[in-house]
Amino acid sequence: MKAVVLAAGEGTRIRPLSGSVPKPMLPVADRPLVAHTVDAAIDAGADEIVLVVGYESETVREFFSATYRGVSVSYAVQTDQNGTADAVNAASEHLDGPFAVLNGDNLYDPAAIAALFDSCPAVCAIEVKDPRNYGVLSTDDGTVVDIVEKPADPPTNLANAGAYAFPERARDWLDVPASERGEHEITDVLARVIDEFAVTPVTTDRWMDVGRPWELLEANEWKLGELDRRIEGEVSDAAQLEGAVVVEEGATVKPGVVVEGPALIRSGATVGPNAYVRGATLLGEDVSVGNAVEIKNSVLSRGTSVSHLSYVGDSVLGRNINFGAGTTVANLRHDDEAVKFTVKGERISTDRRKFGVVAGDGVKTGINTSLTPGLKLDTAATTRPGEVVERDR
Ligand code: TTP
Repeated sequence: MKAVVLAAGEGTRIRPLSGSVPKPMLPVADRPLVAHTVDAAIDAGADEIVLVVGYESETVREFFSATYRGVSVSYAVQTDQNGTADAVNAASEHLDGPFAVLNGDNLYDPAAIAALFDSCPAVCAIEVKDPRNYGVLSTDDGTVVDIVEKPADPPTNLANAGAYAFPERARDWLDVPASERGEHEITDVLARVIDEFAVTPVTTDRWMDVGRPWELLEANEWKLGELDRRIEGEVSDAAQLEGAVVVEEGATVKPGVVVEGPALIRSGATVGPNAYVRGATLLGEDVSVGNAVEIKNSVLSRGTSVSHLSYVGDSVLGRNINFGAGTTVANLRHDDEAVKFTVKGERISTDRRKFGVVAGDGVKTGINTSLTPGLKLDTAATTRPGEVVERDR
C-alpha cells in the first residue's frame, strides 16, 4: 500500500522552534519527527511513500531523497496549507489503489499501523479519558458508524488517532468543502468513507500528536525511552554512564561527567568535564555541554552550547543557541501549579508541573541570566548579563 505522509504545515503552535524547519523535521531522538512516521509506514509494509511538502520543503526532501530504507519516496507540493484533505488532494496524481494517510507530526505504534494496513478500510482509534478535543468515533458491531469533531458531549471515549487506510474510491472524494475553521479536513473524507464502506477501528494503546513545544519534549521522552545502550564515541574512564545511554561515534564525554539514561549524545557533541545529564535528554549533533552544567529532561538541538556553570531543565532549545555562563532555567512554580505557556498569543496550561523554557534558533543569553518557567525566547533573541527574564521575548 502507498502511504501519504502529510508534512506541508509549518507548525505555528510550535513556534519559534519551526523558524527554519517545518515541525515534522524537528528532532525526536536520532531522527526528525516525520522519520518516525515514515519508519512506521515502512515497517508496516508500505511499498511507496508520498510526502506532501510545503513550508521549508527542501529540508524534508534532503532528508529522505528519492529512496529511503530501500523504499521509493515521491513528493507532492501543497502550495497553501488549506487543510489535511487538501494536502492529500495535492498527492492524488500519485495514487492508484488503496492508500494510507498518516500525519507527519504524529508518533504511532508501528504495530497499529501494520494492523491498519491489513484492515483497510480502517482508522486508528485510541481510548482517551476526555475526548472533547478530538474527533470521536462511534462503532457498532466492530465497524465505525460515525465521527464527530470535538463534541461537547462525546458519544464514546474513542478518539481518532490520525491514521487512515482508505479504499481506492476515496481518491475521488478528497475535494471536500471547507469546515467551519476554513480548512478542507481529512475527517470529512473519512465521514464519506464511513457512509459507503465498512470501516474497521484499529485500536492503539499509544499515539501522540505533536502540536506544541512541550509535546516535542514528550515525543522525545517516548522515543529516548526506547533506546538501547550503545557507546561508540570517545568516553573518558572517569565518566559514569548509567542505564540506556547512547554515545554516537564522533561524540566525546570528558572526565567527571555523569549521564543517567535515557540519553542520546549525538555525533560531534562534547560533554564535560564535570557535567551532569539526566532525565530523557537529547544532545543533538555538535552540541556542547561544558563544565559544571546540569541538563535535565531536555532537548538541545544541533550546534547549541551551554558551556559553563548552567542549569537547563525540562526545556527545548533550538539550533545554534549560546547560553552564557551561569544561565539558569527555572522549571517549577512556587505554587506548584502546572506551568503555562503562550501558544499563538494565548496563555495555556502545559499540564506539566515541570516545564522550563523554549528557545528559538540563535538565541544568546548573557552571563547569569535567570529564565522563569514557561518562557519563550524567539529566534535570535538576546538577554543582558544578570537579567531575570519573566516575559517572552
Ligand atoms: P496540524 O498540526 O493540524 O497543522 P500544522 O502542522 O500546520 O500545525 P499548526 O496548527 O501548529 O500550525 O497538521 C496535521 C498534519 O497535517 C501535520 O503533519 C501537517 C499536515 N498538514 C498539511 O500537510 N497541510 C495542511 O494544510 C495542514 C493544515 C496540515
